[in-house]
Amino acid sequence: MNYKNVMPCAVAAMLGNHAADAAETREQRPNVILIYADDLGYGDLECYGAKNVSTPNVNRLAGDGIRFTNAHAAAATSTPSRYGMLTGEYAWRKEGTDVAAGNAGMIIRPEQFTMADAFKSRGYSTAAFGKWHLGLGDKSGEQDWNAPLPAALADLGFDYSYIMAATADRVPCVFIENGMVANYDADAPIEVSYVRNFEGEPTGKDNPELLYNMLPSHGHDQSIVNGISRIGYMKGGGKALWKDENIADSITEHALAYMREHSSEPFFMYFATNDVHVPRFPHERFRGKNAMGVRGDAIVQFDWSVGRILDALDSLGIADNTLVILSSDNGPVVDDGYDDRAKELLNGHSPTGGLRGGKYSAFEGGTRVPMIVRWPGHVDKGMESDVLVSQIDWLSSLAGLIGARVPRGAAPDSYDRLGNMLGTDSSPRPWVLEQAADKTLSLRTPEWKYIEPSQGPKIVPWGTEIETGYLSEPQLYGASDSGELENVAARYPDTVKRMQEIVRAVRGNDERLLRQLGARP
Ligand code: NG6
Ligand code: CA
Repeated sequence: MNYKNVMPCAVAAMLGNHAADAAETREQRPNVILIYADDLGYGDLECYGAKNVSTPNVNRLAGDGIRFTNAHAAAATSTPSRYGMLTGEYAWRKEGTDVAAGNAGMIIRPEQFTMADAFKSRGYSTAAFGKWHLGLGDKSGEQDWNAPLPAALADLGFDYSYIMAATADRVPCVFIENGMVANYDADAPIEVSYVRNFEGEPTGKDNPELLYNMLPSHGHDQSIVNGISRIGYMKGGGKALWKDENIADSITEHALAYMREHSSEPFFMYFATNDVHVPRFPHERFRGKNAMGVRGDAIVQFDWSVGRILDALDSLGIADNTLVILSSDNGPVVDDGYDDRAKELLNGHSPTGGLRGGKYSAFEGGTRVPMIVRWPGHVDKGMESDVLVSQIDWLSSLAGLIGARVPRGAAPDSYDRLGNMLGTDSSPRPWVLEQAADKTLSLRTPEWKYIEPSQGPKIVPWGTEIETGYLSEPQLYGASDSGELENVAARYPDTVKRMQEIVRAVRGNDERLLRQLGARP
C-alpha cells in the first residue's frame, strides 16, 4: 500500500470510490492553480520536516490533500525543469534549454503545445505570474524592451501574464505584463546586454560601495539595481525597476486580482514564485524573525503567498472547485552567489531533508521536491503518498482531467498519470528520469537510483559547494539508501544493465524497447 492516511479511515474503500470518481471528474473543469516555488528543497517546508521555520499555510494545504514523498522535477535547474513541466518534453532533447539569460529569446516556440494550450483548448482562462525564465521575444539579445515583445506568453497559451523575464538575479529587473514592461518609464529607456556594460553604468565589480542591500559571494557582480548587483548588464528602467522586497507582494496581488476577475469561469493559473531563489531579499515584515536569516524569511514569505491564494479561494467560494498543486522547480541551494549568511545560519536545518547533493546535482537533492495536491471532495484529506511521480506527467495528466486533447507528437515524454496525482491509483510510475546541470541523466525506480557515468567535477565549480554526483563509472543506489552513500553498481550488474537500457530507450524515443523492457509508464 503506497498511500497512508494520517487520519485513521478506510483507505482501501475510499480508493475504490475514487476510481469511479476519476472517470466522472474527467468531464469536469475545475480551476487549476500551480504554485511553483523556486529552489525550495525537499526538506524546506514544515510538513516535510523543516527545522526552524513554520509554514502554516502549506501545512493547511497538505492537511487538506495529498503530500507526495517521492515526487521529482525533470531537471535540477530552473529552465530545463520548467521547460519539461510546461511542454511535456525533456529539455535535454532540445538545444538551448540550459539556465537562460535574461535576454534569451523564447525557448518554447509558439508552435509548441504547452500546458496552457491544453487549458485554453477547453475554454479556460489562463494566466502566468512570477518567474518565467524560458525566454521572451523572438531572438536572444535582439529584444527591444521598450516596445511590445513580438513573441511572448500569449503565444504559448497564456491569456494574461505578469512575469519576471528570468530570475531576480538576472537583468532586466522589471516585470513584464502581457509582453510589455509593466509601469514602463519613457524617460528611462531600457537596454540589456549579456556581453558588455553600457558606458558610465556602475557594476558590482567596480562600484562595491553602491551595494547597499547585499554583496555577491560569487558571480553576480554586474549591473546594480536596488543596491544589489546582478548577472548581466542593463541600463534605464527608471520607475519600472522592481524592488526585491516587493516582488512577492507584487506577483501575489496580481494573482489575486486575476482570481477575483475570473472566479466565475474555469481558469488555469501558473503562480511561479521568486522565493526562495537568490537574491533573497524578503519584505521587511518577514525579516529578522527566523533563526535561519533571510533564507528562512523567504520560506515564510513563500508560505504567506500560499496563504493569500488559499484565503482568496475561500472568500471567492471556489475552493471546492479548484485543484491546487504546489511544488518546486529543483532542489535547494544555500550559497547561490550572495553573501546572505544562509549557510552559516542553517542551525541544524537540512534543505534537502537529508538527501545527498542539491540544486544542480544528479543526486536526489537535485530533483526530489515537495509536491502537494489538494482538491476538496475529490482528493482525500491528510494523505501521504510515496508513489513515484514526475512533473513531466503533469501536462498529460491535467489534459486528461479536463478532457483536453494532446496533439499527436506533442508532449512526447508526458504520460497521463492522473490517478497518481489524485490518489486513486497507487501503482508507481516504473521510473522517472532526472537531468543534472550538465545533462547527466539519472533514472529512479521505486527500488533503485541509477546515475549514468559522466566526466564533470565532483563539486559544483562556481562556489556553491554542492556535490554534483558525477562519476566516470555507473552508480547504483538502493532506494533504502536515501543518502546515496553506497554505490552497489558492481554488485548488481543486471540491474545496472536494465536501467541503462531504459535510459537508452527513452533517449532514443524507442517506445517498442520500453514496452519490451516492461517499462512503459
Ligand atoms: C547560476 C547562478 C545562480 C543561479 C542559477 C540559476 C552564478 C555564479 N550562479 O549560474 O545564482 O542564478 O544560475 O538558478 O551566476 S535557477 O534556479 O534559475 O536555475
Ligand atoms: Ca530554480
